[in-house]
Amino acid sequence: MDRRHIRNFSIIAHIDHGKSTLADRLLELTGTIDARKMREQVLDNMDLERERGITIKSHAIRMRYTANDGQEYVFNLIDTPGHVDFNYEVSRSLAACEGAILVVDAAQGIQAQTVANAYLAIEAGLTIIPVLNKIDLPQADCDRHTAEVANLLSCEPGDVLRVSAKTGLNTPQLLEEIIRRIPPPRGNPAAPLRALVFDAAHDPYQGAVVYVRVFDGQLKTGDPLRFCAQPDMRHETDQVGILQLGYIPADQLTAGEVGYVTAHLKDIHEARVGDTVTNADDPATEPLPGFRAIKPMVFSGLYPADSERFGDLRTALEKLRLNDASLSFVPERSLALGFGFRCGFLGLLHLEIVRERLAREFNQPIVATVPNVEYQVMLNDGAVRTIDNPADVPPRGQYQSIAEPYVRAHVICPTDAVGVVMTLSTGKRGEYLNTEYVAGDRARLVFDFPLAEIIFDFYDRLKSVTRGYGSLDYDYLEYRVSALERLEIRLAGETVDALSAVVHRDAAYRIGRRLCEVLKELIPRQQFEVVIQAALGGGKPIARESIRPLRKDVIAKLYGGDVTRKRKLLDKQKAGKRRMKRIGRVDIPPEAFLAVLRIGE
Ligand SMILES: Nc1nc2c(ncn2[C@@H]2O[C@H](COP(=O)(O)OP(=O)(O)OP(=O)(O)O)[C@@H](O)[C@H]2O)c(=O)[nH]1
Ligand SMILES: [Mg+2]
Repeated sequence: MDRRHIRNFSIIAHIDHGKSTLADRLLELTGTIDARKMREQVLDNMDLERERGITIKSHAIRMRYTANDGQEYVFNLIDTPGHVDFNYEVSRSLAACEGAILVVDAAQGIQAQTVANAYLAIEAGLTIIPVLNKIDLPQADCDRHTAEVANLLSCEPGDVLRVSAKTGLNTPQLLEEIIRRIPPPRGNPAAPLRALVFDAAHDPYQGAVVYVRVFDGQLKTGDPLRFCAQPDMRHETDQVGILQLGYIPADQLTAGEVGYVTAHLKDIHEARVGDTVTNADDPATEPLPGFRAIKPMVFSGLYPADSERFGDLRTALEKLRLNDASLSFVPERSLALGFGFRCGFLGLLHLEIVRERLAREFNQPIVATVPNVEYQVMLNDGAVRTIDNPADVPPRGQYQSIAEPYVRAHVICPTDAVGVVMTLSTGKRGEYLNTEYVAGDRARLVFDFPLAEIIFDFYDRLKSVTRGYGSLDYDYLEYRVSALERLEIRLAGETVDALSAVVHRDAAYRIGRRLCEVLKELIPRQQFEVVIQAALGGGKPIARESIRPLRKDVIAKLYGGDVTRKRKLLDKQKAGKRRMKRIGRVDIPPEAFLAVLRIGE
């Protein structure tokens, strides 16, 4: 394929602004997908994506399009997710492209991820085609939002295309604009092979399938391969091809093209995303720039409700990791919950999705501990320990300081909501930096936040105080020392490690008290009095509640009768008890381990 007739582009936008729907229209117009196979957001092929109507993973697909001038073109489109947790997918996709279609909802205008993703595309040096979508909606305010977008990108309002991805209005023009505005790929087909790994998937038959964008040279079946990050390993190319809802083998991939390679790699971790593939016999001297490494931000302990099934949970996690390189896990042991795994996630949505996928595949309930961030504790001897489990934070006096991750956050909201957003943000230990105006009536506020304060309910609260008009985007910044301490919960005198939390000293008393109250509601009465205490930094209790004793005598109502009736009732009681985790002498229901999440209610 002549490179002049190739166009590589991503579709980027804030969540729900219509990226996947727009991709549907382009696939339809180019006849890429059979009408019989067409359905809404066809690229969202994971069950969870379809059920929730959101894109979780980027999806690449190739199209052929005959332009109005009669020339045939090849388009490589990558649909990206809009949610902030999966921002990394966007930056990787952009590295494989020369252009980006920036979609903006005509009813909502510019939102936080619109700006964040536009900046990512600008930094990557891409040509941006701004598209105002959903112009069919009665509440669409086209002129106002067109002006906003033009202002954001410093372009003319006339450069902003107005389309409806739902009805298909003006989408044919978009195809022509892609050819006209986005440059063909650069690169040298005669140079040694350099292909950027921008994604990977696991296939049960072929092992790892590596998604690449070829920048220089060419790649065909049988070629000896090498990943630049692992210079000693040599692989043989098994198959190359293009991505089209499935894998379609091709003779070769040349400079400028996007496609896949398989080389009998057992799992996707052998092919690191961001790495450069080169020819083992004729290697390139310099790898491509690659990406910044991604680190999990949120951690949670996952335990099988039935401790016997620890091995099954491991198998399920390993299987999941084959298709999700950002998931990390190490075995851990909790006194309260037994054997399980400490898992690292990109954010709360990622955690939720992993939990749901596990529950489906693993087919049994999982007890999760409250998510937390990773702390850096400076011990008395000056050594720094990275701790991802609050229970491991040493007691007061055994360390000099605790540092926590901070993020820089951008909040976009109507100007009349600036006051309430300020109050909300400072209440979450946000440090206000400045305000910019996006357009006349909307502001973009910049804050530094401790990540731990915004991962739970900040976004929901932001939505409610701004009546749905506020949006949030954030990026990891640095570790900063804060006045943090471990809050531990004691039940009947015993510390429950899985209920430990790391809290700011100013909020410690309030949180400790609330936590005791919530636990009192959640833990069923036992046959003896149970005292719940919260203590700070391993010291004296700061809050106390107690649960009155009760002996539930389930067979009290039975007079005489058959012994099997008694048995039946007692068995039922036993089954109910099995669900519970027994700490010392106290039975705790799985919900209690998430009690911290309810203290805001
Ligand atoms: N009225 C109208 N609705 C649209 C249009 N385009 C998309 N939608 C609707 O907007 C919702 C979100 O569309 P998606 O295509 O899933 O949005 P997305 O940007 O891919 O979302 P994420 O991938 O989760 O970030 C769906 O309910 C679509 O039917 C449009 O042009 N007009
Ligand atoms: Mg989508």
